[in-house]
Amino acid sequence: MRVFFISAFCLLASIAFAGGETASNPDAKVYFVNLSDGDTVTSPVTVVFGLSGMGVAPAGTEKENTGHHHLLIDRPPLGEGEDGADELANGLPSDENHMHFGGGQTQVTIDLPSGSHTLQLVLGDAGHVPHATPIVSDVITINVE
Ligand SMILES: [Cu+2]
Repeated sequence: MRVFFISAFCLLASIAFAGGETASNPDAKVYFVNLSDGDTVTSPVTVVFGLSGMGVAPAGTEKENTGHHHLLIDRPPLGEGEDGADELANGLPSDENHMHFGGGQTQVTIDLPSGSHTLQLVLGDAGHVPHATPIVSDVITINVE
């Protein structure tokens, strides 16, 4: 019985963090190539996106095990916050906190005001929706001098 409750809980936890309908390689990883949590940098900041286990394809491309990069800036981790459930199911907004790299870009140079900023990478499918098993990086905090 106890095992049942534990598995039911795990199942609920994983459903809560399910994305859209596009399959992904659950072992794929998206990561920051040139930045680590706690780094101090100067603006403009170049951010290089790493991806293993899947491939980068421009937005609109329906090809198995591909996606395009998104950079989340100064917002709660993907799936959290008031729009968390909606963005997992329906896709990421496009605004100053959500940059899309629909051309298949794998890096960006951005101006950030001095202070502390959080960054997270999220892979999105052809329609900007996180994959069924979302491929996300850790949230890192960088300090801009
Ligand atoms: Cu997108």
